[in-house]
Amino acid sequence: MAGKAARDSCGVGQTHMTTRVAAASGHEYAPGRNPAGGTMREYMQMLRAQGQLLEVHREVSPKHELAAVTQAVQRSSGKALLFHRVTGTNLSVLTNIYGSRERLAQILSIDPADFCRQWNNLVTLAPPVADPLPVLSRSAYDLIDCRLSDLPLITYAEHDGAPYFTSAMFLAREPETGVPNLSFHRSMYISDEELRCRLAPRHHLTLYHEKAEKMGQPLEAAMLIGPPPAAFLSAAAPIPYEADELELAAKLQRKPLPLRPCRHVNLLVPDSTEIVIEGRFLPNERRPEGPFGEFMGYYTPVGPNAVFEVLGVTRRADAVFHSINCGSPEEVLTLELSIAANIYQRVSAVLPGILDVTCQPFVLHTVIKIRQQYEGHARQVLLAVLGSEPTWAKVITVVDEDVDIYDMNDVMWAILTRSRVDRDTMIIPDTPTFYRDPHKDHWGRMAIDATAPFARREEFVRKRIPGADAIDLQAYLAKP
Ligand SMILES: Cc1cc2nc3c(=O)[nH]c(=O)nc-3n(C[C@H](O)[C@H](O)[C@H](O)COP(=O)(O)O)c2cc1C
Ligand SMILES: [Mn+2]
Repeated sequence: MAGKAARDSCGVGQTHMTTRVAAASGHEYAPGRNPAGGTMREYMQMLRAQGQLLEVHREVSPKHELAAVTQAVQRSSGKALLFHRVTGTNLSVLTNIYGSRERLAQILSIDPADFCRQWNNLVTLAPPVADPLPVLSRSAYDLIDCRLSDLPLITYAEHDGAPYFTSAMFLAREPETGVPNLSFHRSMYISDEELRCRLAPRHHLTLYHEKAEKMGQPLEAAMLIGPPPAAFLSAAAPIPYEADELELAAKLQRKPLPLRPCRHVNLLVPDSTEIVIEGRFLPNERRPEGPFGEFMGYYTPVGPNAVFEVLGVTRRADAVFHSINCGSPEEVLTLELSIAANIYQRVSAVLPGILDVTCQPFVLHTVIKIRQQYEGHARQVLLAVLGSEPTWAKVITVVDEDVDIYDMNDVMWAILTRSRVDRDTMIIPDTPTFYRDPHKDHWGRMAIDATAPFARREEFVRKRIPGADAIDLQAYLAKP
């Protein structure tokens, strides 16, 4: 613990107030600007117009091939991808649509370089939308009923036990209050009547299910595939148990979100949703689910999970199916968004100078960018992150404002050049992080202060070559 505090003898006064006011002043919710339109289809068309959508016309197999092509695209251009012909189904399959921070920022009309702060301002400070959830008596779209097996049944990783639905978010209502919740839960295809779903501990849907069970009742739910982009992001947002995630979706898109009634359960769903699987979780029933290639890059073994009885499937007549490669940027970014936003919010509430937070290159590493205010500030930030994020912040690195936290090379450069690793690293022993960890593989934490020594900050000013950023190379390389 004898780190920078010991090295830097001359601390200066703390300037909490000025920074706090400055950080809270940008309310960039830009009412009325909504470049993505209201529906996933409109957003897809916008990406197509911008050259951000690749299209595959050749027939692909839903077993491994579709996921393999998706991964190849994610590793090369990162563009969104539309498969027109998938064996065994009439539906086209869209993937990687939410696969970059720039796109998530575009959907929300916020600045990708100032993501956390603006996202938080949007969620907490933006005014609510008037009449946010109008209920339509008739859908604006042609809807048809179909069977579950008419949809693309996609098998992703080599040892997956069955096809899975990976992009579906569940809409359910709190059994007592009726407040709607949105959350993602992967689901294993068993038959046209049965899915088995991973409801991890503490998630709101899990709590609803447990509560309904205590009342001896099934829990009705609707699985939304291809809901409006704002609903997709709202589902990922960490908002309180009591809050209505459909209302948040309207707020995120800055306009009302029309709902229509389901046909088989008593729920209202966003009208533009491409496909809705309606059903109910059976009380006091758990059946084997898995194995499944998970977001950490390994397989989760077979284990007892929730049973969802399918009562009907309704889809738009020309529905586009949304598929997510588990563990790919499309999934991990959505998860990161919610974790980083939580940390940003909680740490800014107790400490000044918090500029941005990300979880890169994976959700178990929190990188936090600060403007140092006083000697020892960075260490307090590390402790605050540990206290504010018990589940995900396994390794934490704090850096100065001149570091690009979205570039892990730059973060590593800060560690290598600004950190006395023997003194600036704190190891917290014997503390759990990630919850599904029977062998305690994720116990213990590491916190790294990679900020410049406060009193000697001037010695750590990065060199730059004047004009380098503005050079037009073509002008120099063109043949005379
Ligand atoms: C694409 C995606 C897939 C996810 N899959 C699962 C899952 O299979 N099981 C689970 O419990 N959580 C899963 N999560 C996490 C939760 O859905 C997510 O944390 C959600 O915000 C929880 O909502 P809640 O706060 O209303 O409980 C997933 C998240 C994303 C973004
Ligand atoms: Mn919730």
